[in-house]
Amino acid sequence: PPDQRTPAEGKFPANFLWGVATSAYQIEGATQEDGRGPSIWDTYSRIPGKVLGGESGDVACDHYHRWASDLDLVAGLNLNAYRFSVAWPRIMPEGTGRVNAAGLDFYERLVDGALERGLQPHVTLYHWDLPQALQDRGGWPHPDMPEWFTDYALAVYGRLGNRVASYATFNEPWCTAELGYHVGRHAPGVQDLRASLLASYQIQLAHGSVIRALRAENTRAELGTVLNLYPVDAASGRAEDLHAAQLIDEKLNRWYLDPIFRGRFPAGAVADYAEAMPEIDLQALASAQQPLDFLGVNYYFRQWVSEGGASRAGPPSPDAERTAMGWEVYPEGLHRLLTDLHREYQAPKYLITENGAAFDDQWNNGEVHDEARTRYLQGHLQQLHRAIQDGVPVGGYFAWSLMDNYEWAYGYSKRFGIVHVDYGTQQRTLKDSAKWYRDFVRRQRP
Ligand code: GBH
Repeated sequence: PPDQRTPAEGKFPANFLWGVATSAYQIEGATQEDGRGPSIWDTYSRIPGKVLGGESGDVACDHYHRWASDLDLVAGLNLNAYRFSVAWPRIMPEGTGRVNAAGLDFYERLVDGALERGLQPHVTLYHWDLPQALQDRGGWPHPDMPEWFTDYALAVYGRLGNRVASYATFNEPWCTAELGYHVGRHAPGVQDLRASLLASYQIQLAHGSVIRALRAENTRAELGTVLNLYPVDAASGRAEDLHAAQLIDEKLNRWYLDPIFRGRFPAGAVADYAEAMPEIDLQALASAQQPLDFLGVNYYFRQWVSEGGASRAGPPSPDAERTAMGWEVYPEGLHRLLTDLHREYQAPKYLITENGAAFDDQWNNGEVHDEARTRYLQGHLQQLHRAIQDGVPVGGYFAWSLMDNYEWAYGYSKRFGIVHVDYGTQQRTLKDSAKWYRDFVRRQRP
């Protein structure tokens, strides 16, 4: 049964990281400036019918020009950490080879600007904006991707180095492989299961390669990766549904967890994929298993599964509150996910690298009374606190997202920000949820 208690606010550990997260393509804009090369999202967003309203990240939140005042906003929320991603096409416009110094300059300003404001910079190296030049050579299924990605990561590390608190190799590789190369609802829009399996394999090798390369630099920054993970529930106790749920858990969660923690893909999913499996050396996956300092967890909702497949709108919780994405609000899932994860994989540390929700915010005389989002954050933080009390070593929480931004295939129609963005004027306004988060964090940090 759902947890109905509203206990006194728990105290989180000292040194806990309180942050917000963003990603490059979703907020930066300035896609043609300072030598940035095109990314697969510049291309994909222009294909008619792919993105709602045909919208692109050309301007987005104009963060490329407004980064300093945006960092002021983050600091003004009493936070001590900021998670963002580096755009590969700014660093290497052709994907490989020539490094564009102006691109590195931008992220150096951002990192130093964060540090000056008491914010730990947490960098994600790949949040979906692959240089188009590399897609033209085959994209993630290409066998040279691990090497190209490592060259890029070393270029970033060479400039930002140990000023960055943590480097995550990938954001949600499931989305890249599955949405990008199988169902085709994300860039590059390929629809080929074999290509997507190959992509997920090369991503694993690329992850292992970057972790090894950064370790060889004796970095003091913490190293990890970020996965989108879900508690999985069968829609009924029928054997068929239970079996389907088990398979979805392997394809969605364990396909990405097992390589990095155990050096292999889960057997049940491998067997189920048998016919589509590309000819790959599964032994080589051992190199994906590198000691990590943290696992980044993005948590949004659970999966309800019945024989026909996964659905987030499954019948078992018809009365559940839903977000504007149609996602079930399920705060207990965060506690469940973390305790299950830790039992199975024992990462040395977890960071909640994303958690948040889109709602149909009502703009009202310069205010946004987003009670639903405030309740969402409060409920999840309560469950996070429980998980920590139950022994899961969680080091930080990053709300998704700092501000409304480009929600991929949904364009600007879905607002996940705790800060409202008026896309006409680029004005930022704290929603009630941002004020609540700010005050909550203040109570946590004496
Ligand atoms: C995260 O993805 C991302 O890291 C972040 O960039 C994003 O803004 C945020 O969550 C909110 O979505 O209906 O087929 O078009 C979470 C996983 C990826 C789930 C995209 C929903 C839509 C797929 N999400 N997805 S589709």
